[in-house]
This record gives sequence, structure tokens and C-alpha cells, in this order.
Amino acid sequence: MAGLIRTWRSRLPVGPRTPVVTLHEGNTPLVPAPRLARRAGLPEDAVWLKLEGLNPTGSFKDRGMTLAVSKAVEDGAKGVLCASTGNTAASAAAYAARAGLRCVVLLPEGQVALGKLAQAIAHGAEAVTVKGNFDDALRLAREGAGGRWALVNSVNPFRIEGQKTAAFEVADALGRAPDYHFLPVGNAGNITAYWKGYVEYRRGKPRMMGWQAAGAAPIVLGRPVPKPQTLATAIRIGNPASWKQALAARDESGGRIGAVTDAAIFAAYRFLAREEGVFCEPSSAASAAGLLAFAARGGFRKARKGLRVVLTLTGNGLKDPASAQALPAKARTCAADPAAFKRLLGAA
Ligand code: AN7
Repeated sequence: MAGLIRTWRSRLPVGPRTPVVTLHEGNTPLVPAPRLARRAGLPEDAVWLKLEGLNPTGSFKDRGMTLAVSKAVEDGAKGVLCASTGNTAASAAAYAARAGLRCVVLLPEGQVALGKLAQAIAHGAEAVTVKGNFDDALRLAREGAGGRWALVNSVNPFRIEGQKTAAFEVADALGRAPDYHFLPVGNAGNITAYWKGYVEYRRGKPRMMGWQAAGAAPIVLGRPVPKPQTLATAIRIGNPASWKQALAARDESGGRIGAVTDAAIFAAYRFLAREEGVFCEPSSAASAAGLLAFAARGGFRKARKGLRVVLTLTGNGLKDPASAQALPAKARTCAADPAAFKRLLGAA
């Protein structure tokens, strides 16, 4: 069925008069990752990637946004408002355009990947550059919301409701919930949503394995980080809004929330692209970096047969061309001459 509101209607807070603002999000592929599995010392059929970068605007945010914007329209909002490290803004901008609503996005200055900025602009969002970080921007957004401005950050419960459908899809694709679910953690909405989804769907419960960048790891440190630093800009967040819910997901599931260095994140980003043919954005690769770190420390002990581990790759690699351009490239130039090209191939 077209879009996740129609597909999961009975499990979502929508009524007959709720308009359906959709770009046919959801229903994303779950693909095996045999090389990553081998690298982690697991059986080749153990590790699966949920490709959320294949949603309409290139990230998992679309799952939450279809519902948040539909409810904003139902409630008579004139516009939507969000703070964002980029993907929420891109998604809000697209769904607001579709709904005919105004969209104001608050973006931390100089810290938003180029593709995400391009999306917000293309969809006609009113972009406000904030002289501060994401946490400062979210504070402004919360202050500004109300009246006929709907806040569509993940503090909006409809965002979580929409995003929980990813857990339903994973359980359907595997025939049951996985044993472990790895994902990056920024503002901690997504880990909250997956856990809610698994609990509600009753097909088993994975251990929830959340990963923050080491320079932006407030949940791991147990205190807010006033100046979060990481090249994985999507998760450059020092004071997550869903902190408590993330701890609940971790503790109720017997999981953990850990930190991975930028070097480990970028190594995993490169590995996924080169060895699995999957191009995600750097922040998304925190899940793979987390898997490798957990496995290297003997976290899986002796991997049993039938083990199922799912990683959410939250955003598309095309969002952040600058990060890809920083990778070592096999690039050369050639004269527009067949003989020269043949020599080049021969010398390869
Ligand atoms: C690719 O867009 O916070 O833990 O403002 O874009 O649910 O916040 C993005 C977060 C992971 C973290 N991967 O998810 C925003 C924003 C990608 C992301 C996260 C984000 P949450």
C-alpha cells in the first residue's frame, strides 16, 4: 500500500478525517551484509541493513514526517517549524510543500551537509541560520512553536509514532524481530521509536544498540556536552531531547549505548560503500562502527546459529558529497584519445 499511514493505519493515531500527506515513504529494503558480517566474525547471513536512505527525501525522517505533517494539517496549522542538523529540515520541507504549509527550519551555522541544505531550499523552506549548535536551535524552535506553528522535531509524539513502523517492517522481513538492532543516536528519537515499535508488534524484542559519536556522546558520558564535535554532522547533538526514553529502550531491552570515534565511523562508511555497495551518510555508519566495536570486544561471545542482527542506515550518502570527496579516490585524467585511454587501462 502507498505510504506508511495507509499501510499501518490501525496502528497509528489517525482518524477518518486525518488527511494523508504522503510521498509513499516506508517499505524500505532490508538487505544482507555478508562482508560486514564476516568482518564482525559472524555468520554471513547474520547481518542485515535497513536502507532508510531510500525514503523519498533520503532519510528515515520521512516516516515521522508523513504523520507529523498530516496531523498538523488536521489541527489547522499554518506552518511547521523544526531545528535540524539537516535531515529533519529536508523532510519537513518536502512534506510541508506537499501539504501547502509554510516551513521554517532552524539550522546550526556551518554544520549542515550540502545536500540537505539544497533540499530545504529546493522545497521552499524558510531557512534560519542559528549562531550556535543544534541544541541551541532546538531551544529556539520549542520557544517559537505553538499558536498555528506545529513543531515537527521528534519531541512531537507523531514523529515517534510514524518512525516506529520501521520496526514492524524489519520484523515482517525477517519473520521475527532480530536479536540485536544497531543504530546511530543523535537526538534519540529513532531508538525510542524502534523500541516502541518492537514492543507493540510482539514479534520478539531485540537488544537496542545505540551509537553516538565520541565527541558528541552525552548519553554515554551521563551529562550534556556543551560543545559537541564530530564530522558526522547529523548526530552532532549534545543534549538529546529523548534522553530518558533512550535509556529506557537500552535498559528494558538489555542493550547498550556506546561511543565510536570519528575515525571508526569513517572507516565503516568507507567499508559499507566499497565492500557492500551501500552508500550511506557518515552518521549512519555509526551503526556499523558500533557493530564492529562490539564484536571486537567479544560482545557476541559465541555467535549462535540463526543469529539476526539489523543495522539501520539512516540516511543516503548522496546527502553529504563533501564527506565522500574526502575519501581516497581512484581518479585519474585522460586525454580524449582512444590510444591514451587504452594505455591507461593497461597500466591500471
Ligand atoms: C542520518 O535532522 O537530528 O537519534 O535534525 O540525520 O533520532 O536524532 C538527525 C538525526 C541518525 C539520529 N542518522 O537520529 C536532524 C537530526 C541520521 C540523522 C540521526 C539523524 P535521532
